[in-house]
Amino acid sequence: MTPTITAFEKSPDRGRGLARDTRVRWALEEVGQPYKVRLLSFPAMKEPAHLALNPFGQIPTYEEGDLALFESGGIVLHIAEHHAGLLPADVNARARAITWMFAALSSVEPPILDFSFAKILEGDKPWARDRQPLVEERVRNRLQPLSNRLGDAEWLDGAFSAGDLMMVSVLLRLKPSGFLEGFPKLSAYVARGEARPAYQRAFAAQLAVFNVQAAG
Ligand code: GTB
Repeated sequence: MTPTITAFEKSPDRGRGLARDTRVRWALEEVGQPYKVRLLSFPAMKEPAHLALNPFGQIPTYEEGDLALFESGGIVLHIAEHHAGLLPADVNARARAITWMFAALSSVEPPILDFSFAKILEGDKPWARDRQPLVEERVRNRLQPLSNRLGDAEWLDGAFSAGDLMMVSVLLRLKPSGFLEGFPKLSAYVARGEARPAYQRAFAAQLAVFNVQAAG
């Protein structure tokens, strides 16, 4: 059965691939699973029909037969568990790959989101300038150990996995700020992720949505 995901009708990132449907598209592309997309406006995300799929009224969601999921992490894990290609067969290696997914979402993404919100949503607050060094330090405190662990390896733990897909997706949020440039090993890691044909297809698909909406 072809799954349906939801995405922004008009992404505020103007097609830069930063909205979280991109990581779900990427996972689907990696495993070769075709998918449909239902585009939503901001008001439509808060309507009862969408709230039934995601109580927080956000994208992405994933529907496949009787199954409805929200949270990009849960969706990517579901895809990885039901198709070959994103999780190793060895039980321990599989557990480590899933651990990297959690590390991306619960240890690395929060300070990156805070960094992004500090700029976009709080930049005009009187305390913003004083807080900025703390926000940046918290990001550095995650990026430096991550870079140390990655070292000169291609991926975090052997072959490319859902853990890398999630970590690269999370790090990509820093790209527009230039912050990643201070961590050359992580910049190269993100570039390797972006170079994957499956990522390229996912990126192109979300950009095509933005371009069509922008033209109309
Ligand atoms: N934890 C959830 C998950 O991982 O799925 C978070 C989902 C989420 O934040 N969804 C956002 C959303 O629906 C879109 S991706 N927002 C609408 C709302 O809350 O009303 C977050 C996002 C938005 C915009 C940019 N950007 O412009 O760069 C980047 C990322």
